[in-house]
Amino acid sequence: MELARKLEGKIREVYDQVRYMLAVSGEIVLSQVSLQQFFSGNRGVDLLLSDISFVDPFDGLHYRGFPIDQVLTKLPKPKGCEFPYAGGLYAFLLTGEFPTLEDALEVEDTWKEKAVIPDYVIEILKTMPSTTHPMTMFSQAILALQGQSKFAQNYSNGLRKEDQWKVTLEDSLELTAKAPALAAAIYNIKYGNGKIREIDTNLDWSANFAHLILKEWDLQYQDLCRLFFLVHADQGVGNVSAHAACLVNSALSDVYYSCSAAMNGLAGPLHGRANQDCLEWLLKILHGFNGTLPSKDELEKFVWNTLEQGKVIPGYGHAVLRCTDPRFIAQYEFGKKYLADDDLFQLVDMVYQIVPPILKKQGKAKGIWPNVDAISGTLQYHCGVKQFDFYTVLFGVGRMLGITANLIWNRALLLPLERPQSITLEMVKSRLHDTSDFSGMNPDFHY
Ligand code: HAX
Repeated sequence: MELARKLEGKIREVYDQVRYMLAVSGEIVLSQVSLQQFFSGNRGVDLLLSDISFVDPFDGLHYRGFPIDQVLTKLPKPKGCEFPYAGGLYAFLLTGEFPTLEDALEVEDTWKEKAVIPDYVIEILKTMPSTTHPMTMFSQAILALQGQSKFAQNYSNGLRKEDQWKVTLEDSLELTAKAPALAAAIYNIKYGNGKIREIDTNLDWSANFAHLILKEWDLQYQDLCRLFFLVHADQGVGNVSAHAACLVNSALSDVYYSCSAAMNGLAGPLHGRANQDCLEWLLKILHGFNGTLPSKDELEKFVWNTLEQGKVIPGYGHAVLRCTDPRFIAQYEFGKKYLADDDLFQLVDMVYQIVPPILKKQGKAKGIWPNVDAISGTLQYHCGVKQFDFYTVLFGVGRMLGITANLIWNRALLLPLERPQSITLEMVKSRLHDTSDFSGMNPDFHY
């Protein structure tokens, strides 16, 4: 495969750079952790390596150094379509070079060959109770495929270290190929008649999801799928899903184990499930006003009410971002173009005007702007995918592109087992005594 050949050259270059840096500057301190950061999930501590993507607090997501609006413009697109092939994005994430149309189609064709899901996986999904959350089904289905892992098979037979990335690439192509079909199978089993369709080889990876849930006639939805999967692919590797995958993979657990773990993290309400919660929250507002838009005052009251109940405003705030998420903007542009008259979209717009000043006034959230989840569900809902507990699965389909790209590179650079040291509270206290007169142990102080 041309992609593997190109990747091999890049890997050699980067591997040598890393070894050289380690040899000459191994003792240089890159990052330090304050007590505040120690108790805040290590926010802002530079701890992880990824060239696939980076999140700038004030400029948002960059894939391979390029802001996503540029990536959307520069990647090859299917004829007559507004958004690019996911296959091109994958080649770009892996190599850092903008792919030609042939490069994009090479990945798309490889995916088509590998898209079929074994019958036993479908049976497992069908056997699960109908109340099972679609993310549980997704994680389970990925795990059920683990027996296919080339990495695991080769490892047992004495896989050479320098070949680890090659079998990780094979596993990654195999799993990502199946991701839209897995999601569609879950959709059809949970909300439809359970019939499983074959992919349409005339359609690309993203559009095939539309085909598999019987929306192949809907060209606008196919394009929305391309946009959706692209903006959800990666977000640095510090986020819970990507970090979970990298951590698990560092034990040389294969791509299937790693991605299943990632989906379990993505399922949390502070992470990917925020897209489900956001849509639910928006619908609650609309239903509360008999299907009509609230006035500005009414909406403000509703937002304050949510906060006073101790709840978060889903889709707002971020651990890193301190600006409107460019992934929100990309989807907002789609909304303005295709669903400007939709009540739900208009509500998203009102919320966008009203929530940031309220969060600012409340003074707790460090990020007050909308993130990717503030709008993604609204676009899906408008296009007829109304089962909002399914939206995080779609997030997961896109996210697997970035996660597996990171896993391939982690194996290529032979990143070791991740194993930070934990210390006891007594040790923390003793270090404070060592460095400061303030003991923090005033028995009369209650927080
Ligand atoms: N609404 C209300 N309060 C919020 C808030 C929001 N949207 N965002 C943050 N806060 C609160 C926090 O709950 C926290 O309160 P406490 O001190 O009482 O615990 C305080 O503000 C400080 O939080 P922070 O430092 O600004 O935010 P964190 O880095 O801890 O968390 C989150 C970032 C994204 C989890 C947070 O902003 C949040 O809960 N947002 C709503 C859920 C959401 O949209 N999640 C999706 C994020 C994007 C993503 O990963 N998608 O997958």
